[in-house]
Amino acid sequence: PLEETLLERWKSLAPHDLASTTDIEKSIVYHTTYTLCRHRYNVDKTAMYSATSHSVRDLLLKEWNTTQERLHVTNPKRCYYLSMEFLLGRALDNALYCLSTKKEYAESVKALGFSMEDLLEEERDAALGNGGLGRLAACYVDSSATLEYPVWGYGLRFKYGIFKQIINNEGYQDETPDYWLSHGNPWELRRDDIKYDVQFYGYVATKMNDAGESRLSWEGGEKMYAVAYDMPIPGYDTKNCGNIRLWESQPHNLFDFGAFNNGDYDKAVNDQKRANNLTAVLYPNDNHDSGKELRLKQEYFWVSASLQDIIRRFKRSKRPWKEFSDQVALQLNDTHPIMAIAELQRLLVDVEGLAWDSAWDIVTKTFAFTNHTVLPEALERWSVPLMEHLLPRHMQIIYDINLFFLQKVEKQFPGDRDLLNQVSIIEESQPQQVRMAYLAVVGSHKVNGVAALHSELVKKDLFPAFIKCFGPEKFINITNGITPRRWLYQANPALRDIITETLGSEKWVTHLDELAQLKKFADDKAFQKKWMDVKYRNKQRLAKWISTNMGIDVSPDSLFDIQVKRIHEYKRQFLNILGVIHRYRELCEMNDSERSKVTPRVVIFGGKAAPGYFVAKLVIKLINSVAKVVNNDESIGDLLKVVFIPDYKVSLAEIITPASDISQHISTAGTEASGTSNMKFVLNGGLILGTVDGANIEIRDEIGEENIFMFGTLADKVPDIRHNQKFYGVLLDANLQAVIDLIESGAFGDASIFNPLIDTLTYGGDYYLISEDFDGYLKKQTEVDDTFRDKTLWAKKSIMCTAGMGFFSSDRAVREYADKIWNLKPIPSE
Ligand code: NBX
Repeated sequence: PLEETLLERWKSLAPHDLASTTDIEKSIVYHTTYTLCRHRYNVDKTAMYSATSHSVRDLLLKEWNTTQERLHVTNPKRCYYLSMEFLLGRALDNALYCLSTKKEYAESVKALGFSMEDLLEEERDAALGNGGLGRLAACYVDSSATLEYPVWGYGLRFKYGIFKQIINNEGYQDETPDYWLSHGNPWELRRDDIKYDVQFYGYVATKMNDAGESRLSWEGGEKMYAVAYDMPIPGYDTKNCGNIRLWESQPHNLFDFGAFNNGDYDKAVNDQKRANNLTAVLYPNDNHDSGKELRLKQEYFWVSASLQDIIRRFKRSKRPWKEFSDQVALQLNDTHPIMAIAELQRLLVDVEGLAWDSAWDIVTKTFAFTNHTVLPEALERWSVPLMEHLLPRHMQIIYDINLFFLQKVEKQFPGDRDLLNQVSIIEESQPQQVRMAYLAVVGSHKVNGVAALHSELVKKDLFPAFIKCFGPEKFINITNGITPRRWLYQANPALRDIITETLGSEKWVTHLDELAQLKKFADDKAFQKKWMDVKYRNKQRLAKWISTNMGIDVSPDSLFDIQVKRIHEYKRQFLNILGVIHRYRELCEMNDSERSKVTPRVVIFGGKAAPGYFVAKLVIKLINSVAKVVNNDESIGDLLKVVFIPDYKVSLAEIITPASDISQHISTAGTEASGTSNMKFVLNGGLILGTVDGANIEIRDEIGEENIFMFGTLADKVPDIRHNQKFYGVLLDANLQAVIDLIESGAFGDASIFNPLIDTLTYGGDYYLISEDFDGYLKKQTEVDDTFRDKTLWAKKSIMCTAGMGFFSSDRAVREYADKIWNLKPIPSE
């Protein structure tokens, strides 16, 4: 460290704020010249975006540094959010709002000959995630920073995020790699000094430690480096700045000269290739476990580097190990980081020399686990032989954790062999499997689901036997939330402005409950008009996007009906498109007078299918085949349009979400853990058509059941219906049968390609209950049409939607985590 007098000098020389737009202009020109090395004759939009971002980054880094300094001095308990995915989207607009300097920057950029809107469009999405789980992590770091909680995210720096989706001429999904770093990334900082070894394979040996005790030690195998990259996460209306630390893999032996000299060039480059591959690409499956060795390697690489970093920070405090859990909370975002439990136990016992029981006490007080799904195919299980091969010492540790746990259970419930089988972390299959979710339950002090119904199902269906062992208190609910900054303030400026004007302040942006005051304006005609004008303008904005990018013209006077999310059978986009076909059939049979009474509709779909998910890809194909026929049927005109927006991502969601009249959240009851886009749509004054599932239920409770269109089988009825279908088969709903007949007639092109999709309704039962729910779905859709024609009623409902959404702020959710799980206090920045 520098001497006191030098420190003072450094302080006096610290960069100061950009006080005027001229300062901002200078800073942008500085970065254009020196960071990008561009001449003023050679500045295009991309360069200007980059220079502007670097200038804004300077402001952020100043806050980053003071935040770190503050944390260094106060040394409070910190929380680390371990998430394989952070679906951040774009950073520039968000940072400008958080720093309250958007206006000044827009002016400066204009003075330099560019438009801020254009520059914002230059930014590539940081798409390091699949869907809801990754976006949730992004919302939670936003709220943590805003609420000044000392929280860091830890993840992987994938070179390729989720693939870019292209819809080819035949209407199928094609995938191309998303090389999001091709123009550099001004929002990250590489930390060459923060670098750890990560080990794989090898064997376990017995060694003597300094005290002469024998210890097991993991030896040999292969090593890689993990290098840190930091992404600052600005808080809103605070000088606090959060951080996400992402690891990149690097070869350990930069070059094996030995092998090279022996003429074995392949071997020499091999290590390099392997290391570079490790963090190259995000697995594109959502709610499905791939079971691949490379995936397990990614998971271990990430948790190992993160724990080494966290332990290094803890050790600097010189506190005894027993205080570890007073200083550190670790949140496991789904099953992906669960190896961290075995890894921390290993580090404490093998490396730090703690006794097993003291170490295990620390581990269980430190970890907590969030479950995001009850779908069995999504819960990770790793085969024992693979684990023994890749992580031999961890496999031993997991066996020991299991043994000691089962011994305790045996003591508590003597002779209950069934119970022992039910809670064993090792599944006795061929080969044996490690049930990662069970390891998480045993190794954590709290387990939470992400919406009220889901958290009940977690207890009832996933871990019933564990309730017996641990009691119900270990299992809690924390309903998901979304950040109002990105999802209303940024994405919907027009609505933001009338809310602020009506409520008389911007307090709602950080205290979303304030929105409840809008209720008293719900019947106010003048306010309703303003409100619906905003909706109309947002629909125009989306219509323009669709026209420019897809060449389809849709009328903003139509009802915009939107379903955007990952394509998955349980989310039932299939039900939606079957409903569209039904609507088309009815339209075709109507005369002009009947048609004149129809509510015109634009049905918009968006979402990616996992590249290996055949049935989901077929749903995309069906949607596009139907769109082609319907949109080109001149007799139908504006009464029905179908649009599949390609490459749905965060930045597109920001245009799509504010433009909905209705959005669909129609999963089979009990399958969608929470859903978070439902919250985004309702926050923006969109009504929803949904099943009694996930957070839809709590949304209904908050906004009032008269303001939501709900239908469908209840979760507790689903198992019986499935059971009966197995025995008696499925008798298709009559309207559904007519729809299927139309598809099979070739109305939407070669029908045979859709056979595997249609088979999912009948062969072995209609697992997702599409037929069972079809009639209720159609009836609700009719109700939607009828209600939409009553403009006053619709406006009132729309206002009541937004007004009731206070609870679904991620600020509330993060506070709940901090209070109920992390035992974490904010560290005020001023
Ligand atoms: O997490 C989603 C759930 O499906 C939503 O209901 C929920 O709202 C959201 C946030 O809690 N899960 C999700 O997005 N999962 C994945 O993306 C995923 C990715 C990889 C994987 C398993 C699941 N191996």
